[in-house]
Amino acid sequence: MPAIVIIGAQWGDEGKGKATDLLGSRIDYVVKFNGGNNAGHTVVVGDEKYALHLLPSGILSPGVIPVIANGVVIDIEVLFDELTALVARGVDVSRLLVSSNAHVITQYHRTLDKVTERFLGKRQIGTTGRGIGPAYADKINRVGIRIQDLFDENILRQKVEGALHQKNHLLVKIYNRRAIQIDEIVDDLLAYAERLRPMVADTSLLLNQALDAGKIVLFEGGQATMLDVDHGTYPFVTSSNSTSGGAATGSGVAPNRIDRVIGIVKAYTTRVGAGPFPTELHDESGEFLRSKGFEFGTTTGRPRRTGWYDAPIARYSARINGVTDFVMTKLDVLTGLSVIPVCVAYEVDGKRVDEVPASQSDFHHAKPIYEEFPGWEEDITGARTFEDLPANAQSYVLAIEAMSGSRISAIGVGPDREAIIVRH
Ligand code: 2SA
Ligand code: GDP
Ligand code: MG
Repeated sequence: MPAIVIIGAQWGDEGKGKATDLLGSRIDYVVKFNGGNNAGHTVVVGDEKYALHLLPSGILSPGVIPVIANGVVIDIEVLFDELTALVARGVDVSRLLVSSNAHVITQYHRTLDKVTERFLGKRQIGTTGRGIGPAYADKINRVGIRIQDLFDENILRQKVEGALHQKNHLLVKIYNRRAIQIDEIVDDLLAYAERLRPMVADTSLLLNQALDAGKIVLFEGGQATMLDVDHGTYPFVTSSNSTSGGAATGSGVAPNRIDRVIGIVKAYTTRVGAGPFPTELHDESGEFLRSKGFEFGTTTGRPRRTGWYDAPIARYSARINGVTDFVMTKLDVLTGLSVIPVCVAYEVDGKRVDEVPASQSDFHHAKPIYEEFPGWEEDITGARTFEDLPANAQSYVLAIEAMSGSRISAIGVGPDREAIIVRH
C-alpha cells in the first residue's frame, strides 16, 4: 500500500492526526496537497501538543519527509513563523520540501478575504480570514504568484503588477481602502527567497520516484469532503479540492497510484463557519458535545457548531472519495448520553430522501430523520479491543458502519495517541 490518502469525511476537524499516527513509523513521506494555513491539526507527541496549520504533520516525525505540494497555497510569513516555533521546541525541520508550483498567499489576499466577508454581510461564509479564497481565485484566474516566481525578480514584478491591476481598482473604488504598492509586495516576497530556496523542489517528480522505489507516501487532506469546492455545500466551502481526487491534482501523483483512501469520521458531527448542517443541535446536547469534545477551532478558536452523526453524509463521502476504510474518532465523547440519535435519511418537502440532496436549496431545508440508539455510562478511554467496549457502544459502531458505506477499521476512544481500537 505505497500511496495512502487521508481525508475528512464530514466538515473537518475529525481528528485526522490520529489516523496518521496509526500508520506511524511505516510512512516515508507526508504530503499536504490542498488548502493552506486555514487548516488546524492538533498532534500530540509524547507529552507535547502541537497545533499545525500550514505544515504537514510529518514534520514532527524524524524519519519522515514532509512535503508541501503544488495544490497548496502558501503564506510564506506563516511558513517561517511555524518553522521557527518548531525549531525553538527542538524539532528538526530541515527535511521539508516545497513545490515550486505552489501558489503564494500575500498581504492583498488576506485583505481581500476580510473585506469580501464584510461586504457579504448576512451571506458571510465564515472563512478563517487567511486569504485562502482570494489566492485560489488568482490561481484559477491565472494571475497567481507561484513559489518559483520568487527566484526571478523581473517575472515577479510583472506578475505582482498583473495581479494588482484590477485589485487596486476594487480596493480603492469599491472597498474604500488604500491601493497596495507593487514594490512593497515584491520586496516582501524577495526577502524570503534565499531562505526558501533550499526547500524548493519538483515535488511531483520526487514523489513519483519515491513510489517507484517502493516508499510509502501519505497524502494528508486539509478541511474535508463537505467543504470541497466541487462536492461540498457550495458556496459554504473552502476553495480547494479537499476530497481524495485533490491528492492527485494537488501533488502530481496519478490517481491509479493511490491504493487506499482512509476517511475520518467523528462519532458525531461538527462544522465551523456558515452553511447548511441538518443535524445541528441548538440545545444542551449540542453544548454537551462542544464542551466534552472540546470543539473549538484550532486555527481561529471559534466554537464549532455541533450535531448528531449523519449517515447519508458518510455514505456520500464514501462514494465521492472511494473510501476503503473509515477511522471513527471521539466515540468517548458520547459516553454519558442516555440515547444517541443518528440521522439515517432526510425529509425534504414532506418526502423521505435517503441520499444527500443534489440541490443545495433542498439540502438547506432537509430535516433529519433519526434512529435512536441506547447510550452507555462506562468510561471507554481505556478500551483497546472492540470487545472492551460496552455492548451499547459496540452496537452504535456496528449500526453506523452498516449505514456508512465502508468498514470502520479503527475507533478513537480518547485524545491520547494510544487511545485507539484497531479492528482486525
Ligand atoms: P476558508 O478560510 O476560505 O478555507 O474558509 C471557508 C470555509 O471552510 C471552513 N474551514 C474549516 N472548517 C473546519 N476546520 C478548519 N480548520 C480550523 C480547525 C478552523 C478554525 O482545524 O479548527 O480554527 O476555525 C477549516 N478551515 C476552513 C471555514 O470555517 C469556512 O466555512
Ligand atoms: P483535524 O483538523 O482533523 O486534524 O482535527 P483537529 O486537530 O482540528 O481536531 C481534532 C481534535 O480531536 C484534536 O484536539 C484531537 O486531539 C482530538 N481527538 C482525536 N481523536 C480523539 C478521540 O478519539 N477522542 C477524543 N476525545 N479526542 C480526540
Ligand atoms: Mg482541524
